[in-house]
Amino acid sequence: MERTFAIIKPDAFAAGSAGKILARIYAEGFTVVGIKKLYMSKVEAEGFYYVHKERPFFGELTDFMSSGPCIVMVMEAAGAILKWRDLMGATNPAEAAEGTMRKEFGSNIGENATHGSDAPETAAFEIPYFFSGLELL
Ligand code: 3AN
Repeated sequence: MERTFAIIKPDAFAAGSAGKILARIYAEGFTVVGIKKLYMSKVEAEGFYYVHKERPFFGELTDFMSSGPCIVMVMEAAGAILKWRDLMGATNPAEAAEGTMRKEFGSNIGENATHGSDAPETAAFEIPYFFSGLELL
């Protein structure tokens, strides 16, 4: 079993799509180990996305992620990291495959509905950024 970290981003949360996204997550066989709603501050978003701090879209990305509430989750499954990346689809919703979360619920490359860890090292940073061990029992 593997754990990954996921976000239902502010665009999808505001659109009322969180329930549909969660339904797909359960239907695909993930176990939700931790889940909470939070409203990230700009500084918290900058800390989370620090690997992108030199990228031209860093300001836009962290403004968006702190623009409203989101849902953060830890999910477990065999091969959870790739499995969730596949279910999310390509970063740009216009390029995402039919049936993926970003195709269905994303608007553009910035407001793309969901986040998922892209590697075990990323998950190892992202999970404890938002969850304590006691929240993942
Ligand atoms: P992914 O989330 O698919 O791993 P990354 O790691 O390339 O994609 O980018 C992190 C986040 O930054 C994306 N989820 C997206 O919201 C945002 N992003 C990526 N590229 C752009 C861009 N060109 N303009 C605005 N936001 C972007």
